[in-house]
Amino acid sequence: MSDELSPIERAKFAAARRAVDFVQDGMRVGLGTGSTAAWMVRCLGERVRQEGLRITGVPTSTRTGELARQVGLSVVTLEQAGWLDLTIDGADEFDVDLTLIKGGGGALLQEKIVATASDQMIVITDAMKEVAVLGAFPLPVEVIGFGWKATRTLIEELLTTMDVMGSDISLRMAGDIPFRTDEGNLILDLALGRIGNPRQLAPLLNQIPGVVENGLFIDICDKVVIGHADGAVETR
Ligand code: ABF
Repeated sequence: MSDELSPIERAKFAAARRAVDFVQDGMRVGLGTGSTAAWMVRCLGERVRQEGLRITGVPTSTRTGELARQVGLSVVTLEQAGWLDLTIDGADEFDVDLTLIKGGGGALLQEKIVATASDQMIVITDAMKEVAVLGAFPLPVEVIGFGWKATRTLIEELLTTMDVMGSDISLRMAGDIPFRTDEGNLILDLALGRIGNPRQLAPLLNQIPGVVENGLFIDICDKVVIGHADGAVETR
């Protein structure tokens, strides 16, 4: 399978395939969103078919739920599952502390809820996502539609007081209309360049009325599985 893939897809596949080995029979598993998580869902479906594992999956987005059903996984809502044993999801950036930027796929709210409702979270990624300082990837912030321009202004004011450089804030679009999350909210992408103190920024963002959640995942990720184009995998 992995021979026909591009180097980056081989890396993602390798990480996803390794992460699925951590899934044990009977587990309730949070299923992440994005292309790396899609490989995980496919690999998990294969394990279930080959080994008869009894797995219950809770998807973090509509599209992950559709894929999970396609590969034969038993899919329930987080309400039905109550709590999860393990969540496996992708990321846009990760640093040495396993602090993440997530949300490039537009599902950060469900991803963060599912990841924090899990005993363990494993991030699957490729080596290109490792950074010394977070922020090169625009930080997604989920906001409600009501008054979103005022919310954007309040975020700009916060960033100015924090002297965060490069605070260009753009509304995420889907073609020529604003991108809507599964919950019908909007995503603002903050091109900050670098985030020197994510632990300070994250709670301040969420205190702004209209902000639902942000894409900084702090003290949530327990393990990162890093795939490489040659198929090698590193777990930290
Ligand atoms: C999802 O995975 C998102 O939070 C994140 O943006 C994305 C990474 O996507 P990919 O695996 O396609 O690089 O969890």
